[in-house]
Amino acid sequence: MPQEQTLILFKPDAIQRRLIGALLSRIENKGYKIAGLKMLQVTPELARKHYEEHVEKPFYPHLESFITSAPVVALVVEGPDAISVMRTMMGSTNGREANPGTIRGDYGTSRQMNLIHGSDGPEAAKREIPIYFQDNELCEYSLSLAASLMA
Ligand code: DGI
Repeated sequence: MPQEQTLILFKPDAIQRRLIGALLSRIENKGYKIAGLKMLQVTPELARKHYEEHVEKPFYPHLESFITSAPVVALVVEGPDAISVMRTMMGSTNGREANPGTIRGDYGTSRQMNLIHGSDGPEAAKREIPIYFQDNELCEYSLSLAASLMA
């Protein structure tokens, strides 16, 4: 069972809708560890770096204007299979297609304002975490029940 770290963002719509606590609770309730946590304003330059695979797409200007429209909360979430499990918890990109029980399925109806970002694989996580966090902003500590949560 790989111990993984993944980059999670609570997007501007989550902040505007005062859902930070609700979304954070889902991650903590699942049993994952928060290794890093901050609020920041995404700049256009940061948005282009994060979404480099989408910069040439027709929807990119809308995506950039949305992701820079209010602060985001950035987290590094850590635990067994954290990358894929967080993707499952987030649900499909489009909130109208996301299953009930997922974050996007329970809270939204939009494809763009879809509340949360999560790295879509190990390569993406490795690229995205340093975009938002310096090494010394990530905390190493043990959760007392970590072993039984993974059994
Ligand atoms: O990994 P995801 O966030 O689920 O999806 P992604 O990496 O394919 O796309 C990144 C974000 O870009 C996504 O969360 C919402 C937005 N997006 C993706 N496809 C479209 C889109 N926005 C618009 N307006 N139109 C699209 O086709």
